[in-house]
Amino acid sequence: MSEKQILLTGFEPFLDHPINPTEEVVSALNGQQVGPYKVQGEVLPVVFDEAGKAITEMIRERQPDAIVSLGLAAGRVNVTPERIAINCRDGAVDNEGVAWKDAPIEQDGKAAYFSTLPIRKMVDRLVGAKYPAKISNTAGTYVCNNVMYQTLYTLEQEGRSHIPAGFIHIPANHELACHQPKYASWSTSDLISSIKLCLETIE
Ligand code: PCA
Repeated sequence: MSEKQILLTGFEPFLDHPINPTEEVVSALNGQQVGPYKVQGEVLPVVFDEAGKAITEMIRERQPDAIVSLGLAAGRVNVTPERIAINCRDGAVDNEGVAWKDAPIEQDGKAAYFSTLPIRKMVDRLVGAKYPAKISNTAGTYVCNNVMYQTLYTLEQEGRSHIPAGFIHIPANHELACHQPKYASWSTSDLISSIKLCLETIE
């Protein structure tokens, strides 16, 4: 049997953030073996339609065995596995200059999907390793929520809802906080180690 693949996505910079630490985390873990999984790293555009399309195509073409998407939540102080994605687009402009207000992501979609990642285990593992972490009950209504929703929607459409999939928001890293000192920050190496620990909890 061929080896199991985990799709790990990050995002390019967006809004007023000159860098996105998720890119570095993804590139550090790309190609690594974590438990039974080989990591396939990808960076998504911060564009509602394109990011949704890209993740949908990756799921259909590559049939990964698990999916973890990462996003920057500048201002958060913890690594935060997300509990839920909602069928809503709203908020700031994306990198193509498109903004949405109170719009559904999928017209025929259900209101929300719960993460199928072991989010409690992730938080317990992180805190056990002395990394501040907690479950987040909202992924917002911007592109990150859009990607998490689209992932879980597509898996359902494809009859693959059994695979572990979901989203983790991470805080700023020190480099970003040097540009934007109002944000609490982590070292990039701690961000990488903490996401690796999260991946290790996935069976
Ligand atoms: N964070 C944004 C989009 C891209 C990212 O890294 C969000 O939380 O929606």
